[in-house]
Amino acid sequence: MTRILDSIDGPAQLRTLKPAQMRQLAEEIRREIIEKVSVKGGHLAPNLGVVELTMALHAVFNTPDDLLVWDIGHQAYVHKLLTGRRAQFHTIRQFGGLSGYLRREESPYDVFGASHASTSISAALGLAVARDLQGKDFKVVAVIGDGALTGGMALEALNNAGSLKKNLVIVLNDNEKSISDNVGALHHYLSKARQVETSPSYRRLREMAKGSINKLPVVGDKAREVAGRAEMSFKNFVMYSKSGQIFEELGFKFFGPFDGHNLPLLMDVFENIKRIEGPVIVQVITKKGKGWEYAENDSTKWHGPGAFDYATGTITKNAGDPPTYTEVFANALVELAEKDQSIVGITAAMAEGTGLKKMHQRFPERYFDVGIAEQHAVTFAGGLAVGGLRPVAAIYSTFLQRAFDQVIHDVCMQDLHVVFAMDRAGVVGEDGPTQHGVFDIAFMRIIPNMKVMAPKDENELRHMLYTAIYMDGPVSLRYPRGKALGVPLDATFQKLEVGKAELISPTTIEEAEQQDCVILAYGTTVAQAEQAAKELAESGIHAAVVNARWAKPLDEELILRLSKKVRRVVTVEDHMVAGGFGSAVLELLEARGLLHEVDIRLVGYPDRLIEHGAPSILKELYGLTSSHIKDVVHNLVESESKGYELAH
Ligand SMILES: Cc1ncc(C[n+]2csc(CCOP(=O)(O)OP(=O)(O)O)c2C)c(N)n1
Repeated sequence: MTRILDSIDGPAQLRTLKPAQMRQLAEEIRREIIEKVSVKGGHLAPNLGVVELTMALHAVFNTPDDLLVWDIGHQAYVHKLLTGRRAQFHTIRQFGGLSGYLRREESPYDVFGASHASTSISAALGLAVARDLQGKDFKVVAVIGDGALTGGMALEALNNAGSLKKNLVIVLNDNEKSISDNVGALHHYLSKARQVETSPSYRRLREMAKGSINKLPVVGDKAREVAGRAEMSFKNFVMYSKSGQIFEELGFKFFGPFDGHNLPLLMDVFENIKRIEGPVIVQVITKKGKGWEYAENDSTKWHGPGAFDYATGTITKNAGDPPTYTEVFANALVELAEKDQSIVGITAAMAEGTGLKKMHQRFPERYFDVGIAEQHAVTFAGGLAVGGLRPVAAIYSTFLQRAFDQVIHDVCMQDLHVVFAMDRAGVVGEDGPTQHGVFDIAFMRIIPNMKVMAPKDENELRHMLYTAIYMDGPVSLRYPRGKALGVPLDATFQKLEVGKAELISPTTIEEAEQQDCVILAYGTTVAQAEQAAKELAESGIHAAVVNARWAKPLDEELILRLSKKVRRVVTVEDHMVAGGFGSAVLELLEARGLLHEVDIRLVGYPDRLIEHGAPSILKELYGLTSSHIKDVVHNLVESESKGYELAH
């Protein structure tokens, strides 16, 4: 059977469809998304929830002349299917394929790049102001989820938009969920609004849209007066319904809640919204996972699954896989919290992703999900620390970027004891440049008082967490996404010495001094360094391997001693070369006047955005593999070239 979807090359075709065809198309889109996501994984429940909403927006607004700004973009698969990317859709999130989020390079319909939450209202407001200053005429629509609305930026943008009074439509895609259940006072407020009967708001919208006659070019005073009176009386509907009153008071016209799966209703609502002047918020109620019972029943599990079986709804998992770093971290945290009442866990809307869900289950009173609010999370942790607790802020490396100033100003400048557990450090794979955690060593190590470490494996992660919790001042540890190495875990926690690296091979420093080269590996790159050294030995090149453990403070004694003797150093890290661990080593050698005596190569990511794709592909591409490290050492030992180089 030919699909309607196959005839949709852009919104123009969508706009010609009859209601029954639209219904069919919605089903085809759902099927297409489930089928394609089942192969390699991706965002599922958020997309199934916005099929009708996306269709209605593209059908009613004149995209791409009218501008549609999505928040996060994890729910933009439908948007991609409707905007000329149907044929490439099966490549989504794969190396060289479509992005899993929004990218301006990818399509003129992707108005503003996204992936970190809560940006859409700010970006849309900027576009609206630019439009007006240039005397242009088009609509700007932001689509934001109730989860993303918990982010400070979204609230800052509402504050600004409510007073600037620009023509701007904000669609609140309210499914009561962030990844897990949404949290916070605003969420509870919206829950009340959700129970309100829709019809008064709908009547008000229609009447107001009719009243927009005063915006037509030829209009008499009389008509304007009528419209003005109409607008006044429609305010009463809002007072009557109380729905969204808080937003009305902030300067928005608020409409809804509307059923986000009723396509004709949504289209009618947006047709009317188009005619309303000033900033408008439309609350649309959707169900995450809509149309596929597995995802409807557990949208958290199906928010962003890996590959799965369409028919049975089972997510592929290999039996006997080692635990993930996240699991090991979360178990260790709970284990430590059992014995110490002062330990508290903080997550910014990532209870599942960070493993903090375990803290929630075991110690609900010592667990805080603050919403998508990384900045607040950090300063909140600062307050907890001053108050005498031991806060562990578990925030992905990429999302902690949001709270850079809070880490500096609120934590480090006051030397507060906050532990930053940065999950998803290094390349994360298919989620791509916006989500790779490749900047944190750099942004953490430049801040006075901050200590920076990374474990070589999951056993060391446990010891590092313990060490971090029982030291003073701010401290951060980073660990990667996904499966750990499967090493045995020590029964008791050990305190690691601050600023002390581990010499892995050979076992004595005297022997290490006799090697041809020293590989200083940071974090989980130690495994690749060890493998490289093993293979090099077979060809007669001997490399010492050091597990650096600390990027700050560095183990100066060990690094200087080996550098002076061996004079060839390779650093390895799953991070940008600029500002990272290798840079720290360079700074040390330079400070001690040794740079001219030591040949050094830095393995890490170059100064460009690291694209999306399987981590194995990316690591191969950028040389984070044992074979590349081997080549780098080999070339260094063989070559006469002096100085330091980025090893690509
Ligand atoms: C700054 C930031 N923190 C955390 C995340 C991770 N994250 C991705 S989607 C999501 C939930 C978003 O909820 P909502 O906006 O309601 O969209 P829904 O998935 O419910 O459609 C979160 C927390 C993020 N993208 N950005």
